[in-house]
Amino acid sequence: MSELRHDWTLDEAVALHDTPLFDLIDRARTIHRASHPAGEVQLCTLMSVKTGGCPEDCAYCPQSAHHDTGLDKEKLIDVARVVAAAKQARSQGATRFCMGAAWREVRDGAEFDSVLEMVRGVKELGLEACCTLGMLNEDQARRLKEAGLDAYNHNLDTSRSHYKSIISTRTYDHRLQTLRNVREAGITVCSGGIIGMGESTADRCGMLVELAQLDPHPESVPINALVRVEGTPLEALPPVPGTDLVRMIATARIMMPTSKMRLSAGRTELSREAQLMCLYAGANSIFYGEQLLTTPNPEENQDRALIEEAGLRPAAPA
Ligand code: SAM
Ligand code: DTB
Ligand code: SF4
Repeated sequence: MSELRHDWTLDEAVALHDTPLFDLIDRARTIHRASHPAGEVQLCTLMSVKTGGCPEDCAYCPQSAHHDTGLDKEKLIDVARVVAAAKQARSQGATRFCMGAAWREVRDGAEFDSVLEMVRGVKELGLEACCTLGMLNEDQARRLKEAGLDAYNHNLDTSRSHYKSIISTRTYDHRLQTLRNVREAGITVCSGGIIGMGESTADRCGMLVELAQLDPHPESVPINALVRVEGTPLEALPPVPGTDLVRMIATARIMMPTSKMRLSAGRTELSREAQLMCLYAGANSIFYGEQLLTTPNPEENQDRALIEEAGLRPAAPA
């Protein structure tokens, strides 16, 4: 068993990240094999239950009301539609279902009550239930836990210093407070970030240091490559090279040995080989289903084929 550390320094993380690629992968793989079943990939399906019109100004996000991305703003969708989609996802082999809302924060009332209903419905199907709804207070976290929620996704997104150039409508400390509320309620934490937003290597590693400081480490860490959506301020940034994702995942794997590392948004622009390299270097979860929240993801049969051809297998329900 690898030692779980919460005191990684930025210098250590950068040195690790910049290790010659094959040495980095070897180290990450050894750690991965010691803590996780070989060859398993968790399949998590996402659904946007409330799309668009978000008051936050996250520069990467197609759902922010501050950017004109041509996305229609929708109301919270019916509980029955969500449960039907979860059932469909289960029939395709997903074991985790994550419901996302374009909210700055959860507000008590009929909409939150419906989300609690969705969580109950997803749990009745025997799936792991995850939500990502923006900021939460302690009481709301407790009510989600009571409804059966397993995990809450709330990303740090980037380093503390780069954060200010990406989002102005909330702070890094707001993010950390919600993560504390989630943890206190006994819900597992899913928190990671995005690369390809004009950040430096030190920013990427700074984010990993912040995540690794959380005690316990987040049970799941999504690593997204920016999906460059037209109409967002980041639309013209260059694509993320596949090897950057491999380095990021390998570094995260070494720093947080027992967490699930999820190779998240951006897979449609990655070759099959780059995706396999990420899985080899420590990723053990993917978003599965032809849509992320509002943007495309590889088709389910392509992902199943990739997993099968590599001799990997979808993780069984927990
Ligand atoms: N509104 C909630 C929040 O911000 O926490 C939940 C939904 S939000 C869309 C969830 C996460 O999706 C963000 O934290 C961000 O990491 C990721 N995301 C959004 N747009 C993205 C993009 N264009 N490329 C990659 N990841 C993105
Ligand atoms: C995460 O880290 N990535 C997912 C999930 N958590 C909620 C979202 C990716 C969204 C990509 C842009 C979109 O589809 O709207
Ligand atoms: Fe809103 Fe979340 Fe998108 Fe930010 S990332 S604009 S909070 S939906």
